[in-house]
Amino acid sequence: MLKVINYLIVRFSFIYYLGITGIFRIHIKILEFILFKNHLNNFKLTINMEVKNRIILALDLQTIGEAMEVVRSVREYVDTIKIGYPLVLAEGLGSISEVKEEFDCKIIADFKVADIPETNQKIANLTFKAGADAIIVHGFVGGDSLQACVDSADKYEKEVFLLTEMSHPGAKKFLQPAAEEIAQMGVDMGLKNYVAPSTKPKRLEKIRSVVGDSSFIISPGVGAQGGDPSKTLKFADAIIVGRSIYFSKDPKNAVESIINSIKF
Ligand code: NUP
Repeated sequence: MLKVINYLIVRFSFIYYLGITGIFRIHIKILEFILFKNHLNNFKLTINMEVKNRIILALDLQTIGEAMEVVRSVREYVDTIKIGYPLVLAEGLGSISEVKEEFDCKIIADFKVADIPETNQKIANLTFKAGADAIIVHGFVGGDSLQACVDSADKYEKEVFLLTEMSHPGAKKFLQPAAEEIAQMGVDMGLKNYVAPSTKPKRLEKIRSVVGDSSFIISPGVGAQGGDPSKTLKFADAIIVGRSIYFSKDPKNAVESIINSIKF
């Protein structure tokens, strides 16, 4: 709620900028600084979420040894790694900090959190305490559940990515009809980070139009699921790639090919 109020006031103060004198502008600047520290923090965190070469590696391997080997071979090109249930359930939550500390990279925990607010908050707290820089959260469970993760992220100064629509064919039935509303809920709550599918460029474009150009969209489904890197990057800020890299005989070469294909 506070975020929505912050957002509205920031928007209105921007409109005021256009038509009033310098002194009033300075007053509003000071007001913004005092009142919207949270808003400014979010903005800062969004800027921090820079993704090298616009490629996020989905590290869905099931042994820490294999996972480390793949990250080692691509680390010069990739600085953001998505770790989800396959590695964490096989090797423990500690695998997040193991990868992060060994390779000094950013970790997005893909836990697709979708529970009641109280449980969501526990999950998010544990994930951030384990060293994750961001967590992926489902929106279909509602604003209160999402807010619980946002509160946790604020507490740990980390980030939430809101999952809008998914990349697999089955997402069409239940998630697709709700995806734009989910994205709009994120916007209303002041969120800046979103996940949207590479496999459905029209849907990705639609979600971009809902969340706006200043939001940060990461997009899974590139490669193995059929999504095209450069088409995806027309509407997304970064692509998420798993199997096309870690199942490749030469992961480093696989990343180089993607980088070459997205050079315009
Ligand atoms: O909609 C989604 N689709 C998707 O594939 C949301 C996701 N988080 N993912 C994840 O992205 C999926 O769980 C996997 O970790 C990664 C895609 O991997 P790959 O298809 O490139 O191997």
